[in-house]
Amino acid sequence: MASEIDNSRSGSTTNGESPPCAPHKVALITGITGQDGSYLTEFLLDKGYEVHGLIRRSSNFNTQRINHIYIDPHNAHKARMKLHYADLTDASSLRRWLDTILPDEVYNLAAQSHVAVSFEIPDYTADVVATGALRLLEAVRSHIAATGRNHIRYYQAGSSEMFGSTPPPQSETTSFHPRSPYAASKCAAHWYTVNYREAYGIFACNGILFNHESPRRGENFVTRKITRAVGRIKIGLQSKLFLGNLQASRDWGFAGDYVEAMWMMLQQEKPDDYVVATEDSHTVEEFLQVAFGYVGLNWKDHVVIDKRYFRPTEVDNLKGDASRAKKVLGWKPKVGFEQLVKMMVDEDVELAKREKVLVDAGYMDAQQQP
Ligand code: NDP
Ligand code: GDR
Repeated sequence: MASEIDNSRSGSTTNGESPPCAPHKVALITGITGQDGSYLTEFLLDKGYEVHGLIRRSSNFNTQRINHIYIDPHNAHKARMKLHYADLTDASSLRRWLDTILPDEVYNLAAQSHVAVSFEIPDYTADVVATGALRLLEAVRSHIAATGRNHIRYYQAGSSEMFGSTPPPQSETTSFHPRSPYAASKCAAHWYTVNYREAYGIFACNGILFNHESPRRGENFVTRKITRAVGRIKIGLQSKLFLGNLQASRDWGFAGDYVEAMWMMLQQEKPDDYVVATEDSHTVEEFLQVAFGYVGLNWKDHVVIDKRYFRPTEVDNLKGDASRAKKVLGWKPKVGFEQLVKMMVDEDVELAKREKVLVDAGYMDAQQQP
């Protein structure tokens, strides 16, 4: 990644494979450096979009998930993905980039997305997840009012966590009962989005996505924490895995499938809200069984329960009813539970092998994870 990111105006760049004057849509993605942002960027670039991502300043580069599609701005004529500094806590930056980029579609994926961490930093979580969404919606509204660009479409990354303690199956008509500052903030963002749709006629959709995972999942979410440990235990770099509640049940899908549903929502005639889920739910313990079993290990030999990973209030059972997305969008998941677990384990075994080379050469401590 280059030391500075490109801040040039849009509209002048096309990929080398596209004809110079080919019409293309322009997308703006917040949270582009996250798991979903990276898959959505790949998906939209494949569809011929010009993609602009807002990234926040950090003391280390935070673009690992998109480095493989980044083109140095000095070769800007080739680049169809551009990155700009902004933050959901900074309203002026949001409006400025909307006015500069002139997007057709805005995907609001940015969030402090860790449920347990939201109990530690509730105020910040609300500022980014709830008020951040409001800031972006307001920026879109005022941008439309100033420019007349009312064809702009907005996607809000909603979450199954909003259902919280309401029993499954959960659909668009199921009531919310959030169980964390994160979930309560996502509920606020959900209703801000509905309100801006109703009040100002903005084409705004809430995707209510159930858990979705991938080899790019953050390493402190339970699925990736498990598959990283499986890889490292298999290769001999680790022996124990400390976890919390193993009885929670989640409807886990593949992130690559879910970003397609986000895009589909914005291609409809009318804006609406959609649950996106596999309609299949498994406990954390079942995830452990499949992940460890796949490489010939018994999870019971390695997992240690640590109270610190229990949450003050837990979400026990999530299982989506995605009938509306199936019927209206024609969306369905392609990757099932076992395939997902195996995909993640395969990647993390390979990653652990690479770590082992560094450990054996004395470049890395076995405890340390790059
Ligand atoms: P990640 O945690 O992987 O990514 C979050 C992104 O938000 C990162 O790019 C992060 O930047 C960015 N971000 C965090 N704070 C700010 C801020 N203040 N201003 C600007 N950007 C910020 O999340 P996922 O990709 O997994 O999820 C995407 C969205 O979907 C999130 O809103 C999440 O809450 C929601 N969601 C996720 C589900 C899932 O199972 N993955 C399910 C349902 C909803 P940085 O890289 O610098 O940290
Ligand atoms: P979740 O995902 O809270 O569902 O939110 P996470 O993987 O963090 O937890 C899932 C379940 O596993 C239990 N658990 C542990 N969780 C973590 N992180 N670490 C542990 O050691 C551990 N042990 C057990 C948890 O208690 C929980 O029940 C994810 C995020 O991506 C949100 O942003 C998103 O909105 C929801 O999914 C849908």
